Amino acid sequence: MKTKAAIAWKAGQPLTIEEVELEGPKAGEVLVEIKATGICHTDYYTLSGADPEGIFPSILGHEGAGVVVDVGPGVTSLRKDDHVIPLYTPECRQCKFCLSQKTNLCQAIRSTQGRGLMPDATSRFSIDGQPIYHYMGTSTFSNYIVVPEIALAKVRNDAPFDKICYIGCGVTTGIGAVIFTAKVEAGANVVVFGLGGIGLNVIQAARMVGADKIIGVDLNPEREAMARKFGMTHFINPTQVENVVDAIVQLTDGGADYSFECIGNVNTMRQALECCHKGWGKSIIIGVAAAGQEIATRPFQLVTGREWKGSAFGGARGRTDVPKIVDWYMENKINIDDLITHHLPLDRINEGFDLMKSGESIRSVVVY
Ligand code: NAD
Ligand code: AHE
Ligand code: ZN
Repeated sequence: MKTKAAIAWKAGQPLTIEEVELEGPKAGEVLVEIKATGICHTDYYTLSGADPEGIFPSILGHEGAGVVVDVGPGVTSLRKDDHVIPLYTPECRQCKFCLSQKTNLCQAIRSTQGRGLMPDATSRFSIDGQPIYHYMGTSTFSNYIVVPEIALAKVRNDAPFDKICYIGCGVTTGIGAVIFTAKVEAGANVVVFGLGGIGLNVIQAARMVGADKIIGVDLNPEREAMARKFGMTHFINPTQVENVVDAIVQLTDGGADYSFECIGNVNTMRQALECCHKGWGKSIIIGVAAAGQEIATRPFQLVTGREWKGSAFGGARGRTDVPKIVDWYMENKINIDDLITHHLPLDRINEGFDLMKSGESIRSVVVY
């Protein structure tokens, strides 16, 4: 079949809207009509050329929601008309990683996914016979996609696509990092570096679990009002203080119980670790740093009890946890609507990237 998609032909160049040939689902695969997709900073990161796994030409996008159109042979858990959220972190429930119960990083299809291919090592997308690569196993900047059954969360069918698409990455990443990865407890002091599409979700989850001080750090002063609305109690603009770490240590009587880095900058990653309380403070890295970047600190920071940890997709097991997060949204337990600042049609998708870069948007959502 044919589908309309935004193609990333080359690093650093705007996407172009094209008609693409899409092969139907093979065994264990599902054809999905994407109804809406968010634009996450990670899409920009890969498009910029900084991602060592970035492949071109490809169809980016990993924050979508849609409807099952057709299923391939052997698919048992989904059928036509089911509402779904594609998962860049699948959940096969059979691999060593899933069975360990210690991680959400299912590895069943990770190696082909990282090469822009389906599990049989081929692409379903092409233009004039030239293969176009998949991205993060999802490619939600295409109106129709084919994905493995294990990479789809079935969700309730009364939830609006243009809001729940954000649960496909940003909402789950931020909220999950607090609940599943850090397991923040009531009364804890929390610091969030970067108050964008991810950091604001960390803030709302910190408030949900009853954190005491919730300190936000961002260079963009425009982020303060929205962050306060979501539960931030103190704001630090790094340009307005002499030393960010000292300012946090003072505010928290010795350091944060938990910090979250939601920028992707190795300098703020170091600050996020070093602002943690001696003896127990935990710092969670969410931000994705460019190829070649490395983190550094004095090992003494760890010897004296601070912990450094990372979180992918908020530690969420997609098929199990994503439907629950959709329920939380529908029950008004979490706020998604206010974070979606812009809606755009697919042919204006490049404006969504511009709005992100200029700091004007929190999340832009493309509606097909
Ligand atoms: P975003 O662009 O919406 O937000 C980034 C925020 O950081 C902005 O508010 C910006 O003003 C602020 N910022 C930038 N440089 C700063 C600095 N030096 N000091 C203080 N603030 C600064 O991005 P996002 O969509 O929220 O994504 C944030 C990061 O998380 C990205 O690196 C993205 O790739 C990553 N990410 C990781 C996962 C995961 O599973 N680990 C999932 C989604 C996104
Ligand atoms: N190819 C990138 C990986 C970037 C990365 O860490 N991705 C996160 C999700 S970001 C979503 O916005 C992730 O889930 N990582 C685990 C994995 O297996 O990729 C790079 O930098 O190499
Ligand atoms: Zn993302």
